[in-house]
Amino acid sequence: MTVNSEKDLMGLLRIGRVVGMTLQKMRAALRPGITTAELDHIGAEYLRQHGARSAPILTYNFPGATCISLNNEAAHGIPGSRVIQIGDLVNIDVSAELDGYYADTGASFPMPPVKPEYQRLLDHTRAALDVAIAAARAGEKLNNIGRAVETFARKGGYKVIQDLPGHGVGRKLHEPPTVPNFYVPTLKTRLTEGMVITLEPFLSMSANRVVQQPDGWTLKTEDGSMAAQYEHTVIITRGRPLLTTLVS
Ligand code: M2C
Ligand code: CO
Ligand code: CO
Repeated sequence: MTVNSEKDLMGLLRIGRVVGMTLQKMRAALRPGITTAELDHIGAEYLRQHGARSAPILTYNFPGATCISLNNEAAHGIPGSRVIQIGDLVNIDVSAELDGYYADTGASFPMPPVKPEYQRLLDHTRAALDVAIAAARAGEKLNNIGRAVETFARKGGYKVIQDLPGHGVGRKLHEPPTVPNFYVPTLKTRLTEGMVITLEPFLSMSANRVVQQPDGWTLKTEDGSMAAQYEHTVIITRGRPLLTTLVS
């Protein structure tokens, strides 16, 4: 969507804050021994208490309020009886709706101690989100984002998972445009003021693609290598974008 009124802006900021806070609450509860279902329950409760509805449930009937993906799972991990272990990389992705507005955020967390090479993947992917944010400016081409992320990933020795792009968001969870994390020369779309999109680089140690698992949801890297993702919902401006899901 594109922001057209003060009401749109307020609605987006409100759900952005709820979704950002939900991620923080889940992060605070993250410890070895907790199951992914228990973690999801904490997120589900926070959303419910703030009048928000899980976007994965609302949109896709996903079997969890949030997506929790471990290690070589890049996205769409189903919360369940799995126990978080020391050394795990835990990706939590929270998206929700309130009053007809949507926001989407995610982050990958280490369960220390983790192998230094995995910590480096997390750090580089977090930095890739900053690179995407810096490239997201009204008047510029949308493919500047993908070009910048891909170049940065390559410099670190990592691969962009090409199957998993950012997207428009706001009135639905997934709206046009698609926001690739790699350079698509034919993509001529320009970013415009008020456009609401997610920036969400998915990087891996060595895989460009994911494979859907027999559960119908979980997306694992094709070669089993570790993956990471960081995501914010942003509103495009003539300067730095406004991050609706950033909480401080
Ligand atoms: O939009 C995502 O960030 C998720 C979707 C959850 S719906 C089960 N919030 C996403 C994940 C993977 C690829 C693209 N987008
Ligand atoms: Co998301
Ligand atoms: Co998203």
